[in-house]
Amino acid sequence: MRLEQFPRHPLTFGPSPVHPMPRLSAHLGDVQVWAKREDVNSGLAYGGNKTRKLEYLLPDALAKGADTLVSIGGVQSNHTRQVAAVAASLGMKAVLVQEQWVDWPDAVNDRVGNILLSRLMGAEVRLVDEGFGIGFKSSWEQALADVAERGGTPYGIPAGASDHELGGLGFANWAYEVQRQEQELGIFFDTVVVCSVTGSTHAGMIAGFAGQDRPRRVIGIDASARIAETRAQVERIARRTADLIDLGRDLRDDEITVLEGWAGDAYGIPVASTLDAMRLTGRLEGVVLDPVYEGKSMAGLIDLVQDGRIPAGSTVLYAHLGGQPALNAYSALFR
Ligand code: 5PA
Repeated sequence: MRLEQFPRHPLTFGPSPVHPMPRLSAHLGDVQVWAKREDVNSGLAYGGNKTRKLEYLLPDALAKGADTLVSIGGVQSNHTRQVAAVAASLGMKAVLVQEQWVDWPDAVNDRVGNILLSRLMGAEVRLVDEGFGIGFKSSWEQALADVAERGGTPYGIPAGASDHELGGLGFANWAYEVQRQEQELGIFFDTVVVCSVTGSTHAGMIAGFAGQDRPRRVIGIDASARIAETRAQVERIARRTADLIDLGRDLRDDEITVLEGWAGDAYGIPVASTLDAMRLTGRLEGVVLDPVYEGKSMAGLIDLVQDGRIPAGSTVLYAHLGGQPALNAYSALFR
């Protein structure tokens, strides 16, 4: 099926804004850096990248008669907060499994930011003592079973809405949205930089851009500190999505680039380069990045420009995927 033929339930304001970052570009030298802003893509609880993925999962959930969305993430998951918002907006329930993905000392970690917002929007939040992992978890299976047992009709959404048949469609659509915006602006982004953890954001982009005539680099920056798993997941979802939207050819290995070097030792813990990138972007552009995801991908962008892997003269699109609510749980870093 072609991408336009998949049912899509609009949850965003429309195309997300694209804008130049002139002061950051001048600071870095001979490159033009632009941002495409998923952090302001929707009126549903601050939006973010998952909102775009859910546009394609929701029609399936509704067709199956679901009344409860069941998903999983860390305590400060942006994804589960977006699931809570989408459920609320449709009059559905949400059951959210929140695991201990990050060993982080802020005393209010499990009270502020994303988890606060999910509770505010009426989701059932379940704190579970399990560590980080992007695979299927027994706590999630249990939540699905519990909803069914009490007479509900659950719809399971895996971590990051990624390892789901339709998980890559949201960002395949993003790739075509970028192409339309380029035509309007008279510009071409030869390089796209995106943060990758559960993988379907980057994977969807790969599948979407692969169907376009003009080749470009799509660089994923791992933020999970488990590069082999991230790479394998991005590759699998990219190929699955390409098949699903009838790309008509196999993806080449050189279309799938996930780089390591900016995640530090553990998911969710910022390192010096993360904080430097957050401060630089904040001070030069007034654009706010989080310490778990976007600070790490921006650190990657900065280094890749400085070491020439993104060559001089490039026009770079930084995918800002959201995530700012978690900043409240990292207050100790900015006293
Ligand atoms: C997340 C993910 P993918 O998981 O699709 O690779 O996206 C990475 C990413 N930026 C990038 C932000 C702000 C994100 O929230 N967040 C997860 C969550 O539970 O919030 C899925 C991990």
